[in-house]
Amino acid sequence: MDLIPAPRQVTDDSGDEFFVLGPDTVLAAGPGAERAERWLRSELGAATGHRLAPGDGSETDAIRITVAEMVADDLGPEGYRIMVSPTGVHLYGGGPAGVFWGAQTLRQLLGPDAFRRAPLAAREWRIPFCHIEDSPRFGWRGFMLDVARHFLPKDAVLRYLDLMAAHKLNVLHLHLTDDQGWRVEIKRYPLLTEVGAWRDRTKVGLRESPLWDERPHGGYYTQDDIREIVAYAAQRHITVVPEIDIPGHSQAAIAAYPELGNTDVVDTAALSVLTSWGVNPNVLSPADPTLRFYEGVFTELLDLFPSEFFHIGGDECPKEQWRASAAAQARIKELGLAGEDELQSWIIRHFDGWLAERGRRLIGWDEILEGGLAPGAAVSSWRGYEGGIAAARAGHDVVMCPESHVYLDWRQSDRADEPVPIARVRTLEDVYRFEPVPAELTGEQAAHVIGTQANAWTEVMDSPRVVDYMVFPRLAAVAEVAWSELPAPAERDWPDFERRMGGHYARLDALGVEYRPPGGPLPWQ
Ligand code: TNX
Repeated sequence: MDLIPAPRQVTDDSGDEFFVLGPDTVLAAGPGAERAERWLRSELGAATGHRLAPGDGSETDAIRITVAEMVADDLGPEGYRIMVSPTGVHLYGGGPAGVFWGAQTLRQLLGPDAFRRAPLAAREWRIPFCHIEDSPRFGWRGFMLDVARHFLPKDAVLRYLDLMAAHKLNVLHLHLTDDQGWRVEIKRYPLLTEVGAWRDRTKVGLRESPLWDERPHGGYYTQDDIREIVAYAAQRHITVVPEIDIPGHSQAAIAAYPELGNTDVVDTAALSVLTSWGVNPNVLSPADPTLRFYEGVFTELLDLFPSEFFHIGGDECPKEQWRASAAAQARIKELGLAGEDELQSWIIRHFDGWLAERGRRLIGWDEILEGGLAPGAAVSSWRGYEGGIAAARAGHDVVMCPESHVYLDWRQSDRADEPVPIARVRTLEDVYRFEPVPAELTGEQAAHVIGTQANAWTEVMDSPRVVDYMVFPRLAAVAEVAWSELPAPAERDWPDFERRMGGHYARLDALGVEYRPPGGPLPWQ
């Protein structure tokens, strides 16, 4: 069956018996299963050419999808149970999400051509008789897409939501702003996109990289684009978590509105959207008008993004300008703080409180731990496990995403012809052996690890094709780590995963994903 991610339990009682999905097969959906129903009819309808007309569930030639409390009791709201037998297909979910994830499994059971958008020829569509019980290990199964370094057109984002759903991933973390670009329309501050979304030219990656170029670059999502992305995600039981990175990684905003920067130490009016990579000294000022400005930004974004969590970045904020700025030093004094680290922490706490008042929770990169963290805040642990361990011990929720394991910009082999040759080698097997919960946490602390995510930073990914190449197949391994209960890294059955990936590549091919083939790089450039 080659299912990815691996379900908790599969009993394949088929021998050679199958349910056949044909022109008369009906789709009978109960209350709560509407999103799964719509998805199945549109995706399987397109792939098979069959209508999947609505039924009442009394038919034998039927796929019945039902939200059932009993399944929720056993397997939780995202769990599901599939039974394929002579009485047809029964898919029960613990909740609407459960039936949706079960629908993803049903498509995998139909074979790779079920991932196409039109049938290749008339044929029989078979689902083997089986019994599957499944539920996810983590509630946060994420993928971060950096659309700031390189803008990805809206269509590419929607396509990634489809690919995430196919892997049962449920959080899209959109890194919307950085030094090199501001990617979301803010009505009250039009220059953020008029100025901040465009850069003259970019030094892409390393000079020896084939992706080095100096072309102008830019783009942004309108608020209607964002509404569409969020709604499309919700139809797939995916939450979109926006990230507005502050107080570092903010040069694009400062280029648009120079008053946001430390104007007493740099001529911020002379700054433009940054055209190189790395950690950048031009950070936000800690002044009240800057905070009010970002409250304005967040006010518009809260209307667009219904997610509980709101990511404020907080990473890599050099403190030189605050040290040099008389205004920043006066601010530190006025607030009675010990220094610049506490100032950063004070800014984060300010927004934590501001978000909490509006019923949301702050999440930030692990630097937000420095100088003390507001109680409800959660941490994305990226510089290794340490930040996540400290946060979990202090009772904060953690998304474990250490660069050592799940940074999908890191190179996939040490071959000279690897098209994106940056950082250290992280193979598919390395990623498969990633364990999000460190052994040194107690059970209670471990419960604070709410999940994991892969991060696709796009300094060296300048188009959806390159993103595909770097993200796949490694995202399939992250999906299994996030969904399936796997043994400790050394005991993981890598040969079995590799074998199942053999079947999964055929699905990715049918979807048109330009993954890195197991035998070596694509022959680019
Ligand atoms: C570190 S991860 C960063 C990003 C870079 C990435 C490149 C994090 C919070 N900051 O700004 O894109 O490394 O791997």
